[in-house]
Order: sequence, then C-alpha cells, then structure tokens
Amino acid sequence: MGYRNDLLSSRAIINHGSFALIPPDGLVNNVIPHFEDARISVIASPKLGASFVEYLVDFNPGGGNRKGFGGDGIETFVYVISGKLQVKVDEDTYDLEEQGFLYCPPSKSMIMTNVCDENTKLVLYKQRYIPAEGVGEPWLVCDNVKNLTVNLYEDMKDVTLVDFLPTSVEFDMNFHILTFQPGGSHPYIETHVQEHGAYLLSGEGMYNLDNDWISVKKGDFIWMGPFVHQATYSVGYEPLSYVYSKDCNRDPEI
Ligand code: UGY
Ligand code: MN
Repeated sequence: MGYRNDLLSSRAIINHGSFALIPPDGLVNNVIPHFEDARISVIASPKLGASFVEYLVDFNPGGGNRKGFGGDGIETFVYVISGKLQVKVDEDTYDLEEQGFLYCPPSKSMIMTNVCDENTKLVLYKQRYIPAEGVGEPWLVCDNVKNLTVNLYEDMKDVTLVDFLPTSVEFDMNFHILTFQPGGSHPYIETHVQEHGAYLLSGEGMYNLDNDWISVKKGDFIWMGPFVHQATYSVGYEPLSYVYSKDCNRDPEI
C-alpha cells in the first residue's frame, strides 16, 4: 500500500444498532488467539449492535485453528469462498471445497485446517445458541451449496433462494444464498425482527438500508439490524448474489 495518492474516502457506512456497510478496502487484520497463519477481519460483533460475531478469514497454506472454535453454548458456521478446508468435530473429519459449509452445534467445537497449496477464504460465524423449552439440540450439518435445492424466491423467476440448514425448530439460525439476475429485485421493502450478516459473492446492486438507496458490490459485507428497512435491485451485468445469516424459530425474550 504505502503513501496515499488521492484524498482519502470510503464507501463504509457504520450506523451502530441499525446497519453497516463494510467494503473490503477498510478491513484490517486482527490477531486472534489460536488462528494461525491467517488474515482475519471481524465484520460484525455486539460492539456494532449485532447479536452474533462474523469474520472474514484468509488462511495461508497449512493455516488453521487447531484449538477448536465454538462449543460451550456457542454454535458456529463456516462457508468456504475459495480453497479447501478440513474441519474436524470430535473424531469426524469433513473436507470442504468451494461453496462447502459446516454448521457445528453449540456443544461441540470445530478444528479447521487449510489443506490446499493456495489460500483458503472463509465466512466464519458464531452466536450463542438459544435453547427452547422442550426442544432438543440441533445437529451437525455439512454439505455443499451445489447439492442444495434452488427455489424461486417469492415466485419470481429472476430471483432464487437456497436454504442451507433444516427448517426444524431445533435450529435457531440459518444461512441462505439469495441471487438476483440483473434487473431482479425484492418484491417489497422488508422490515423484520431478524438480523442478517450478508457477504456479497457477486454482482452489483442498489440496496435500500434504513430507507436510503446505497450502491453495493461483490466483496462488501452488510450487517442489517432488527427491523431495519432492507431490499435491493440488482444492476450491472452479473447476478447479484449474497450469502447471509438469519435467526429463526424463537419467541423473542421480554
Ligand atoms: O430472508 C430474508 O429476510 C431476506 N429476504 N432479506 C434480505 O435479503 N435482506
Ligand atoms: Mn431480510
């Protein structure tokens, strides 16, 4: 990097408790114990107003977390953007390639290793599991998006939705991918209690956040807090696609 060659400017918008748009150029490297040979950026945390923590992780060859991530009531989720990740949970080993993912239930932790000669890039997520009376624990889920059903979103043929985890009530969270062909959009501006952490995998769009229209593109991260206005139009030549979290299946505390 080095000396600047123009006025400093940023597309980032940070509205604590409401929403945040975090483009890649402002991210800094964090040192987090037990993440070895890694560049890791925290992109959402309770300090922002989120009820979860989300990270972008870039492991060098051989890098990983061998102590174990999650457990003790913290559920975790990993999605592979590129590269190959080996995940161990108890005695079982899972090999994740691009678009592979693993959900690790709150009583277990996951050991991660980059097992390819190139860097492996991940979206990593953790939140405290909310038990519900009379409802059992969720279970480990490991798969690849390529194997999942692609559904039309709200009956529109230019917008699709993929759900990662079972909709069963044991799960208090899910991950999804929404894809809008150029010109596609949400059918209405949503305002709902659930939060999202959304990482943009491709394309460009105009995103309505808190009722302002904001340009977004591949590589951006958006945190949407409870009830914040949200909807998008896909613009440009490529589909706009993002992988995002959503809490579910729980009665809000009072
Ligand atoms: O699942 C959702 O709530 C999703 N439609 N929200 C969003 O794309 N901002
Ligand atoms: Mn939503």
